[in-house]
Amino acid sequence: MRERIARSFFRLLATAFLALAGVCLTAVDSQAKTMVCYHPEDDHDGDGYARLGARTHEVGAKETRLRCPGTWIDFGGDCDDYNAAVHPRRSEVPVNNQDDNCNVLIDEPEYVYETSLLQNSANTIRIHVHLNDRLTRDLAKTGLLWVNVKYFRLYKSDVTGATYILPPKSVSENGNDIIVELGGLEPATVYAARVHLFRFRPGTVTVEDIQIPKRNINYAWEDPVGDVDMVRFYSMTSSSDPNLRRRYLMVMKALLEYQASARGEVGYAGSIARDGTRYQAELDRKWCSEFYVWNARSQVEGIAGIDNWEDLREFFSGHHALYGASGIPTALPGDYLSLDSDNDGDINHSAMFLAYDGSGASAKVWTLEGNRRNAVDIQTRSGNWGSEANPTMRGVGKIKSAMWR
Ligand SMILES: [Ca+2]
Ligand SMILES: [Ca+2]
Ligand SMILES: [Ca+2]
Ligand SMILES: [Ca+2]
Repeated sequence: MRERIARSFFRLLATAFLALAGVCLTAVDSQAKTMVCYHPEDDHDGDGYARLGARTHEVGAKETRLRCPGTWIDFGGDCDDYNAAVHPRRSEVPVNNQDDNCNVLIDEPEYVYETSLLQNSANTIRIHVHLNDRLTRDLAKTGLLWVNVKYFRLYKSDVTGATYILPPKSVSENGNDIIVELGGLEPATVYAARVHLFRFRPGTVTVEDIQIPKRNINYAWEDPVGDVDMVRFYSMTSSSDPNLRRRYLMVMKALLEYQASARGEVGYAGSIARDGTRYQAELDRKWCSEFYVWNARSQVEGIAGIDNWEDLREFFSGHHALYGASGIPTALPGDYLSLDSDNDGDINHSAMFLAYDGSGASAKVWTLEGNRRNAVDIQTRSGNWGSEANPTMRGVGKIKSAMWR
């Protein structure tokens, strides 16, 4: 008995200490927690990514540390281990007939998240696509590049009926960039879209409206050009309600970081800021809470400087704004989620809530979060989200009107 008390006391101490250290915890009891590391000799070009088929080694994950021990490599997937400029977390280099980001696609188009995308209105979303091959650029310049867009609302992801064929809203002078605009959308809602490019053949489409449901056209979309990038583009509509607009600004800010992470500018081996240092986290420390705060701080009063989930929970509960699972279905984009992501009984993770998706057989929660494998990522987690018995869900912090700056 005494031993058990002593153990739980030390466990409490350790938890308190780690929380004080400002980290995004994994379990204190980490025996079952492992991470895959790659053999140092299997990163020949030294870009931080081991070659395909590299030797791996599973190590116990440390409570606070982010990376593999010693000289072990954190990531694999390097499709050219003799060229340090080629690896999975970078943008595609245009017109070099090479797969630079190891996604098996050569000179594929890429989405661009940028501050000008704050031009989204309450019912339109702009999608910027950067073209990386000559053919699509030439077609864009001559007005013959059209797009097929499929999109859905995150809160209703099983509704896949929205497929539209349309010409770009605008094309840059050199043909390298196109902007696609989706209209008729719901305000303050997060959307996911996929854009496929095709060669427009005059005569096959009657353009009366810029958005034409696919069933009304013949064959035009069957002439795809450019390698198809199956990555989704995420965006959010704005709102005339000032508080909903603040949520829009928070989500759009975090989406810029999502892009910076995919390009390898932040997070692991970040070319601009390594790990979570851009978000004021220490090098080699878990940084999920810092990421949430960094995106919230210009909108939410008094949240700046918080760097761990315990203080985040305290911040929300101090405003009587921390709820249990029953609060999930009515949470709004930008709200805070406190999670036990490995379901071991201890809270270990912070995330930005994007949507509660009750449309499928199993409810899903969509999040935008920092430090998912030392990257910014968008996640879905299935489960009984409205229930207090959900082992993952440990609290939702809802930003109340009085909390905005
Ligand atoms: Ca390598
Ligand atoms: Ca490489
Ligand atoms: Ca590629
Ligand atoms: Ca390329």
